Amino acid sequence: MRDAAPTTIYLQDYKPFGWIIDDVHLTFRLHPTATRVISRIRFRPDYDVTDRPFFLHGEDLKHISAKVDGHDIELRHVDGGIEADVPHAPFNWEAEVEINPEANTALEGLYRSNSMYCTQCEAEGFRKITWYPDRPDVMAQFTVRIESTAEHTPVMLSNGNGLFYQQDQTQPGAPNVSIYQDPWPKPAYLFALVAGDLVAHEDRFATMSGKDVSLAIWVRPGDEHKCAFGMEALKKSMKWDEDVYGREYDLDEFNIVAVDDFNMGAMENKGLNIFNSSCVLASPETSTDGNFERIEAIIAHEYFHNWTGNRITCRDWFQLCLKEGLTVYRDQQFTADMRSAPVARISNVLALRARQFPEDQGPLSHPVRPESFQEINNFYTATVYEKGAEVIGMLKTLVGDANYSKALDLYFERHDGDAATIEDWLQVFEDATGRDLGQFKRWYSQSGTPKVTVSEAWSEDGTLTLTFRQETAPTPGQEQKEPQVIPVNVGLLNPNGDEVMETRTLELTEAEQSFSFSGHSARPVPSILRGFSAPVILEQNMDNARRAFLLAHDTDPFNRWEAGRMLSRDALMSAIIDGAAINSDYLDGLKAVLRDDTLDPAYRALMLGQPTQSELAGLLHQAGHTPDPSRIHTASEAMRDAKATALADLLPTLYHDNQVSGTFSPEAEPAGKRALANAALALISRGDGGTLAAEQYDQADNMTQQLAALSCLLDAGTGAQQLAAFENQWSQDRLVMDKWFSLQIIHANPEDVVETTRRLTHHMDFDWKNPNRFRAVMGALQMHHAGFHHEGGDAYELLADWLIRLDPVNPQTTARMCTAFQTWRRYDAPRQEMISAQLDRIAAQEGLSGDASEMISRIRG
Ligand code: 0A1
Ligand code: ZN
Repeated sequence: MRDAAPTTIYLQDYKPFGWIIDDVHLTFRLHPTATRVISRIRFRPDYDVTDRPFFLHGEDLKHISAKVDGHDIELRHVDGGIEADVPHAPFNWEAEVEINPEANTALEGLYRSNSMYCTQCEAEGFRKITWYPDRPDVMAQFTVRIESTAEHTPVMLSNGNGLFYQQDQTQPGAPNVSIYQDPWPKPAYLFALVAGDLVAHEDRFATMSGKDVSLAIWVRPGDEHKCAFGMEALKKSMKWDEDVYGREYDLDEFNIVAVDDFNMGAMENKGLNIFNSSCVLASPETSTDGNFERIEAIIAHEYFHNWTGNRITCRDWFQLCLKEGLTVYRDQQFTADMRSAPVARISNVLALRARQFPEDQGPLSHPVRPESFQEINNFYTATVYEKGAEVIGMLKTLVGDANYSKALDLYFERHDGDAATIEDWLQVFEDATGRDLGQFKRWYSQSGTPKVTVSEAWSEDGTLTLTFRQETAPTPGQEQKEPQVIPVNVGLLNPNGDEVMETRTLELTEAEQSFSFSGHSARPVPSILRGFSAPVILEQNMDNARRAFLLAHDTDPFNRWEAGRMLSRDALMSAIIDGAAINSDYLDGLKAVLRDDTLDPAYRALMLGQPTQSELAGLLHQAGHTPDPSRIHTASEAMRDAKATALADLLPTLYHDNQVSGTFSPEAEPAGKRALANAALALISRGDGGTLAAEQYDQADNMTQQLAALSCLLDAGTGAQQLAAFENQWSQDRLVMDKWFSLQIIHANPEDVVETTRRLTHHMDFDWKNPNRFRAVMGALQMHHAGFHHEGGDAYELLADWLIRLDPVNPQTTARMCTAFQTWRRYDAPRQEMISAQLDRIAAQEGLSGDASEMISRIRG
């Protein structure tokens, strides 16, 4: 077990720092194993605060010296930092520390990745760089001087605007020097530094007020050809934020850097975003349409943080959703505007159901604004991000578009430069709209997914009455739940399929509530929770005929898709529970939709999808059944076979009509066609033994086509030769090789998953200290539902072995991957015992990190 008892931090214990920092001057003398950091900081007392202990965070720092107003000062080393007796008046602090970037495998603070220096300071990494009040409510102006002699670091960047650069090759030993100044006060978590041998893809952007901004994407030499798409995405994001939110960029330069070793997707450091290379580098030959879309969204997300996160930041980490929920909401709006809005909405809901629902319905459930934590890194969750975005979407639905804009304008005006709270955010909406949001606030404090049950009554006087009941099951630490404000968008169709009432928002505020719609000559069919207007589970007693009707006629594209989804879900559930054959209502309805050429191919491709095996396991568990992974797998395959058979006539047409010729474009339209053609190919390959897929593989000139074909071949069991060719072709491309690793596990038979994974861990390119490679393999293992939960529990043991190995090297990634076990209580007793034994084994590791230990203890419950 861990040596030190973990400390829990509570929202209610918040105290301001007590000191104000005007400016910070940092000098870095870079060295791979002994970097010196000199900090000069001007502190002055915050006289509004009476209790003012002087505590600075610091971790893994070799202390060299500290001075106050030029005199050496004694530091008291305490848990997590230092204390000192300082004057209760303004003073100048100067300290020097030494840090070891090379030894920093946790990738928090200043570290090395492929001989380049880079930083990651969110959430609490800055304390690994120097003594500092490393808390988001301390905002200061930073000036940074970077010096480097020993290393080849021609490019040295920090936040803000570059003031000075000198590369002195005339005198041996003279350092390269670069100076950056950031005029905008910021918390330390937004600090960034990058130095290395990098090349830039450059461009410019003229802002709405005519300011000229230099843009650059910095990459390792050899990756230059993968920057163009990211640059276009950046410029589109800058323009969109001006057009839609009136937000202009505020520095002379904006830099993005790609790094190979990164724990998360990307980071919004002021003026110097740092990206996991997988989330910025793209080319048609190496990236799929899905990669392009994700990269566009992440570039937008990080850019949008400049206003929602940086200009207005969070008072403390409990307020994380203030920046993340809002910024995810904004990036989702951007994607909806750049691509197809219905497709974007369905994709967001799929992601919410796949990642947030299981979290909210298991031992890791927590409110969008948590009230306590041990390790903040463990709270960068689907709940804070994705449910946080849904909460903003509901707010917008409730107040309307015009009021939303008004409230956002007021938010930016009132809180620019602040470290704000959820209370501040809601106050802005109350002031802008006059609405009381007291009950709405429960969305931030109550965890769990509300279940909304609806029943219908028709009276012959022409009135349809809908009665809603809402209920949320207890979640860890929250036994009792209060009713929430739930906006339910409803429309009505007449029996011919024409819309007789346009979408209208019903506001549920009570545990049970009825709404009546009168004046109808025939009983209308309601379409409920249109656009998925609230993140809830909707229980509606509906027969197949009704679902098929909505699949054919609903004017709301989300609910039309949802009707098909529910049909396929129910068919799968009956197949799993009773061994029933896949019913024809679903297959007939699907056929009609797929035939409809007026429907966007991307939308039709989504229609061809089906619930994942993990989602089905969750649904079975909720319905009181113990999910059997093997039966779920069999039924899912049977569903694919049933589709392949029922659609046999249509599939070749879908495939051929949606081929895209000419120069590759990652735009939504051609990408949608490829998605539909490849969904058809997957079904065709079940019958033709992979012949068509092999042809596509041979002809493919882009990764979307190549990977789709290879996946079909692996499923058909005939892809060995192509798999080897693929490895040979791409062995020098790190990001494509990640796909090669994942692919083999994803497409393995359940009984072969562990063996395949184990074999890949022995591959010479299995660089497990690289988070992308670790996730490519171990992430694929846990995502293969039937393989991960295969009887015998070998996969549990294999994953635990690797988590134990990774933890001392990289606690953050280890802790995140422990979530593979969060659904363990769904399964039968033998599986629960086997998982429990692995959780115990991990927990018993000597020196287990705080990150992993918190996760394991919460998962065990
Ligand atoms: N704020 C970043 C993501 C991020 C979060 C945490 C990190 O370390 C714990 C690193 C990056 C974003 O939302 O994009
Ligand atoms: Zn973010």
